Amino acid sequence: MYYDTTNCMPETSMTEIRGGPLAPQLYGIITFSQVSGGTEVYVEVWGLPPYKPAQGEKQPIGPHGFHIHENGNCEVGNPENPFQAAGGHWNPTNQPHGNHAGDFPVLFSNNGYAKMSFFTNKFMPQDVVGKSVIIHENPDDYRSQPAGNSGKRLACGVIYRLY
Ligand SMILES: [Cu+2]
Repeated sequence: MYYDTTNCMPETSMTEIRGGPLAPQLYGIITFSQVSGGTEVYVEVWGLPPYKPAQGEKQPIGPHGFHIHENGNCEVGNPENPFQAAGGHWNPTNQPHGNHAGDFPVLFSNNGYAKMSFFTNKFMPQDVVGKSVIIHENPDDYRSQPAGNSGKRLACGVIYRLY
């Protein structure tokens, strides 16, 4: 008897995220795993910049805005304002920012290290293959349109299918 196991493997996709010119030491891994009713997102990141409180007009550095962007293109482009090729937020259901399918919780740095896991029912692991993940310099306010005022793009990774 022969069993085809490919259909009962849980879908999994992942990305390795790498820092650009504003955070060259940054590296991270994100895994998207199919679970009952949606996707579990597991994140581990090293080399985030040190937290800096807001000063006058300047936004705080961290906790870091964190989203899926629509283009799977992590070309650095302008080193002063990197990763513009990743485009805007992935927003397949045309929602306001704060409820985009790829709006994630902010990343909190612990001396540069962040680890987080969360559940979403807004996409399955395969739906985000070929998109990118961006880590921003500033916090996401989940309110300003179209991207939560989270500032420059520190790091980028293209999502690929694992299973
Ligand atoms: Cu973003």
